[in-house]
Amino acid sequence: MASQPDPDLASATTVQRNGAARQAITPELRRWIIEQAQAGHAAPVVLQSMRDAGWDEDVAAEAMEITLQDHLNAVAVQQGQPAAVPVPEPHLDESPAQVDCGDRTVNVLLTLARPRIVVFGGLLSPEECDALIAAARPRMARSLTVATKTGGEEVNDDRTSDGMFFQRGESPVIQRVEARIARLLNWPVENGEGVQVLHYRPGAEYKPHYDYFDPAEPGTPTIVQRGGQRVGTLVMYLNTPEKGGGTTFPDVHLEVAPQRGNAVFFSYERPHPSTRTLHGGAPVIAGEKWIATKWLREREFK
Ligand code: PD2
Ligand code: ZN
Repeated sequence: MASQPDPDLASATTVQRNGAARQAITPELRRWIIEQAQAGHAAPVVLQSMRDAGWDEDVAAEAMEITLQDHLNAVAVQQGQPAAVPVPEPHLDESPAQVDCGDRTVNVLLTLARPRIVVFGGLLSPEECDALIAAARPRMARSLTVATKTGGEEVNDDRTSDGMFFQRGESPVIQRVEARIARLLNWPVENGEGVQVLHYRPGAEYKPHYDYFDPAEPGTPTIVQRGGQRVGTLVMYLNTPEKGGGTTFPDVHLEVAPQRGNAVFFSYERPHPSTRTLHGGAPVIAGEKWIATKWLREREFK
């Protein structure tokens, strides 16, 4: 049984900008929450103790989340990991079935907290998928990946697809899709790289990798001068392969089925395997696979 926080802790109030009184997350409360977690008390038990001591349910839940997140970050940094940074995140409080993205309503099909993965349905219309393939097709070349050893680009045997990059905002359909993504993920259009289109033929795959740039590689400082680290990825499926071609997350044994118009989003708050965002494109077994990927940076990508 979790001990109750000192009732006095619940009496501290601050006034928010909107004028509402709000209970403050004092250093004493933070310490108490961390002690409870370290003693092995489950979150619902700790929350109930706080409520019994007079804490508002929402404030208690927020205090727990912020405190434990800060604590885990501090521990990770002590262990030598890079510090966590803000990441794109859709508004999914209260588990909405759909998200209003301005010009289109997008379905929420699956969410995972850690690693942060969200699968969306109907992000793109069939017409938008076809338009992106048609615009990309004449510009395809064997895919290059960013070479973190040098900061340049190179052909990579782990990625046997063909690809191309659109310029950000280069056409009306690209502009529309980029504005929709910005609204969906609450991340500025300016922080996005240009959309990349990949085409996989039967047998082609993208072996498991991380999308962030490895801080240990000599080319990474040059790469991140432009917009900072990658902090999120949105893979949009432009067609439905007959067999194979799923997006896999080996650390959590998850495979997302590629379905035209759907998309998988994942974010990584630090460039480190602890994010468990290792992912790959499974070999296409029958048919072909077309995707459009939007990578999101920390800052404006000029
Ligand atoms: O094609 C995919 O499913 C896939 C897998 C892994 C795409 C990417 N990574 C990517 O575009 O980064
Ligand atoms: Zn990737």
